[in-house]
Amino acid sequence: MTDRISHYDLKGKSVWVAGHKGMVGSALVRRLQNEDCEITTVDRQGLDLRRQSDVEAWMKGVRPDCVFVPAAKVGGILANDSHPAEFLYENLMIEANIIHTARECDVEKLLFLGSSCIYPKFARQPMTETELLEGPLEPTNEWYAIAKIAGLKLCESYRLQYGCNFISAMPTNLYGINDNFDLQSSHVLPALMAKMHAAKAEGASEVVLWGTGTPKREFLFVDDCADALVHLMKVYSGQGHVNVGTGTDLSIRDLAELIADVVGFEGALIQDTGKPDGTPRKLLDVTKLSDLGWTAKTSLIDGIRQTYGWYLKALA
Ligand code: GFB
Repeated sequence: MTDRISHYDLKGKSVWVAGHKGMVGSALVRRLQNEDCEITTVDRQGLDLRRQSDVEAWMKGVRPDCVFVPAAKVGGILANDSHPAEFLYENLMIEANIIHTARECDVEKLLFLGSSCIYPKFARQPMTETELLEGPLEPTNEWYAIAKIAGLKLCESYRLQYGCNFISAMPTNLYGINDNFDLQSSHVLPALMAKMHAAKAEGASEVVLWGTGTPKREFLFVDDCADALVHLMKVYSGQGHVNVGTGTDLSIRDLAELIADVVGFEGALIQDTGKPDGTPRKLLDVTKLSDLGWTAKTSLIDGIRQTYGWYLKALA
């Protein structure tokens, strides 16, 4: 089956957001409230997505028409690097259980979420969808990347063998409301925000950045990501995955300076080069997504301001 435009109407559909408490899942729930559909969710206590028989029993009871799969074990560079087994095992189990059962339950459409770290460490920039499996992965996140590649291949194989309308989206680095601000497990943007906020409150004169500050990253506000995912659910029914990003990036050092401006931290930025840099650059080519009619709306500075506003309320 070749890539193609389709029109899937969410109106009146029972839509399961698997992993609705996470940053992407909760943004999807916010976004889907503007659609005339019935949103279904279940929390971790109600269903452990790693357990196949539980997932089968729950999905066969609920029988959703449509499924979004943001559910995943996620984390920043240090969490990925230090918990390889958990990142590989948990993500393989979650995606295999949901995707396989979706076919058994005749789910009409499913959207699986990967990540831009599925691409090779030294992929050509910006990275088109065809860069997949063209070279070795970045070692700090190869376990997570292997699991996510398996997930998108599951969607492709169920489409090829059974004709399931399962699609995959590959978002770039995300940030925003409901982000994880824990310094050991978070991604760079919330980590630097939390560090700078604490340093300002304590009157500290410096904040430590991990690595050299030279790697470049592309950041997408999570509510924009949710909007893109709903758009793809409605318009895309192709075999290949679709990159979801802004198409622009900046260095970690430049990101740190932007966050410092928003937070009002005026101290020094010190680099801890004992910490890993990760991949030097992972900028997505978003031509396929823009050809499908979607582009990002929130600028990085606006997104950082909104995230900081949310963080301050969450701390209060
Ligand atoms: O966001 P991050 O943890 O993940 O780190 P990746 C991005 C860059 O920011 C790296 C640097 O070069 C880090 O060394 N950095 C600087 C920091 N200061 C900090 C800090 O205080 N905390 C953190 N976390 N980083 C992850 C992958 O890669 O991105 C996942 O491990 C996933 O698999 C995710 O793909 C989106 O962009 O390097």
